[in-house]
Amino acid sequence: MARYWSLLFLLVPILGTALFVVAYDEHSQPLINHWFPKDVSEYGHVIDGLFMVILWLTGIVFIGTELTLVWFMWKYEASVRNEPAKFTHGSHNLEVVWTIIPAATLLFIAIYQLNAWADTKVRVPEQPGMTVEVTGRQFEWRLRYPGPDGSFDTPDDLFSVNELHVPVNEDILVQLKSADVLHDFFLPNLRVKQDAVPGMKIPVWFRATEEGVFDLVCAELCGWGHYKMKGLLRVQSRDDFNAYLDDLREKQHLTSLAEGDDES
Ligand SMILES: [Cu+2]
Repeated sequence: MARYWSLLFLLVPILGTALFVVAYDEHSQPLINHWFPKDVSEYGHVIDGLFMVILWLTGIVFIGTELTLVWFMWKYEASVRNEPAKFTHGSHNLEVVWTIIPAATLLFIAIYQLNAWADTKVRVPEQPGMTVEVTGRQFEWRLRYPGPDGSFDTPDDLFSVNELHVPVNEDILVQLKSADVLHDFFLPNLRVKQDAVPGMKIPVWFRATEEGVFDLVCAELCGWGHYKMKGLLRVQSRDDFNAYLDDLREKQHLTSLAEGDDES
């Protein structure tokens, strides 16, 4: 019976949904649990919550449309129903309904996420625990810490490449820049993602709640070496962070002595 082919298409919603359920199960084996990377930020759960709301909305629509598709294939299989097809010029009412429903849904999402957007993109922390300048460049991340005086463009600025150190449980303010093309500063474990735009200094902030080493990657295809534009984020205690800065200062001092710039 030709109409049983329609059941094959039923596998799409069934397997699709099953895959999400298995991937999302936090208690399953690490190999199966292939959902979000571990959230180590103060605010990440809000972003994840928004993601889940949208996943539920689109998931329900996905299952609904797939079931309708299968039902139509089953019902109107030509070998079973051989009445001639009826043509229609469409239904004005239906058009109105399926325009208003998505419009209302988008409006709901736009309003629902307003606070999250403001908290992550608009409300810059007034008293950050630390400020660091991050510059995307083909193909590396250049980092600059302000040094003890707390301001940039002074002789005590500290420089590093690809290894961003930050203290745990403090608001970190990143001044994001690009030296050439569009890059995208992406910290998956902190749910932070922001384009670095040439000619702009964009503030980005986060607060890490757990010590450890996490990925820092570029999420914008920025040239042939995009794939290797990865660094790391090391979240450490305040003491370890200060020790790191001291170490960086010492190394920089020795380098400048070797180069002879220190005599002037
Ligand atoms: Cu890049």
